[in-house]
Amino acid sequence: MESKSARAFSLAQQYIPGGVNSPARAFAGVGGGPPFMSHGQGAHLFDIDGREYIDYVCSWGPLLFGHAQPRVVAALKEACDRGTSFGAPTQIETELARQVAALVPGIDMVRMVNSGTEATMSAVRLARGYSGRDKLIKFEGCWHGHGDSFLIKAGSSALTLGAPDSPGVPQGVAADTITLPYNDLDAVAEAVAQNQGQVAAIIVEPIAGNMGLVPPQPGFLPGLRQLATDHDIVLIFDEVITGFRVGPGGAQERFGVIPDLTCLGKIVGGGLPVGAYGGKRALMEHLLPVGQISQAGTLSGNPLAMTAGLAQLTMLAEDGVYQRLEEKAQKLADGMRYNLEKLGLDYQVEQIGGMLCLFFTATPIVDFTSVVTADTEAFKRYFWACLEGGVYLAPSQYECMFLSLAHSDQDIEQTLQVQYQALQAAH
Ligand code: KE4
Repeated sequence: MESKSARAFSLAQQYIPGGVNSPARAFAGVGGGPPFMSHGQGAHLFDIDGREYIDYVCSWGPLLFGHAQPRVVAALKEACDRGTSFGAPTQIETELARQVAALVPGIDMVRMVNSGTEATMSAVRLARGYSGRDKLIKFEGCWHGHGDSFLIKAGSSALTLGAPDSPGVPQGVAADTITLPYNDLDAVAEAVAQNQGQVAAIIVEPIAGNMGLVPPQPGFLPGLRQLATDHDIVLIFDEVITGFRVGPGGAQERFGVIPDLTCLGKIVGGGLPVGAYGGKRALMEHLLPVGQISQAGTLSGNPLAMTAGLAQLTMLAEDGVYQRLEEKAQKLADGMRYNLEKLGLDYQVEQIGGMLCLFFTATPIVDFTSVVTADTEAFKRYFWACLEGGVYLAPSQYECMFLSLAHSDQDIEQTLQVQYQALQAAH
């Protein structure tokens, strides 16, 4: 008999392109159709057919403390009774901005928007308006959301679905984007030299999380920092994934490299739609209404979204959170490596903070070229065996697994058992 999810997916496809509001969810990268979810609790998701999963998508990163976290939910319920949106300043916006500035080394001032895409688009516009320059340097396989300037050799769903260069991006826009190999500092130095005085910004995921997890090679981030400083280029760290995921101060604190602008999303919204971008006061005050550079939004700083974000940031600032998160992720990563060794599979496991990725390749993972050597057909078989075993992964080799504080030792041990069997089934 057809499942309720299958029926729901058929109906959704009548009214929503691909049946989804974001292509990454459509399972096109692994075939078949997605389970439709009814609710989540802690580290677990429950679909409309009553099946239960241990969740490693965590809404693609935001849920650092798991689904329906009691303190987040209670704060939201209380906020709802005061009204959902005012279109006027509220004190909770200032409180969240203050928390972000206190946690993220490179941020003195921050502007709230409604998505990571809005954050990166706005940060690039600010860099262009501030510098009077047009060109942008980005890296192959990185994903900065669906802004036109970024949809050239992009990662995440664009990569998964075979459209890294999207139609609809005007040639004039694409011409201002220079896309280089991740971790290739020489290529950046050469591009800067060839475009002297024309590069407004370098935007980079300080730990790439949209072609699986690709760590920065030693020297890469400090090298970008030095090049940007020497050539008056705005260095933008896109920390939409890594912000509050790999430590309270994100990758910039973990690696000790401070960008001029930082983009945030996901965790900063506690599961509600929030993006943010921030930096030094001298740069941020070029934005309207203080400066001349435009960015606006009806629901930017929405009090419910601020409430969820503040509840989550208050919790993550508490002692021991990141030690516990790292221990969970290391336990899972070490268990996965043990499984691979037992099966004689020389695949790669990368883990930093509360994010990790299993690459179906023996090639050392350093950039897009190494990532695409992965056996995506084996990944598909593994993915479905995990799902049938009750482990919910992102439906793509080019996405990460995310841990939450809600994942228990039992969840991890159960996951490793399922993963062992799934690896056997995949080969
Ligand atoms: P959103 O517009 O999706 O909130 O954020 C865009 C974005 C920007 N920068 C980075 C580093 C990101 O990872 C993202 C969004 N991440 C993807 C998955 N890796 C979101 C999932 C989706 O597209 O549905």
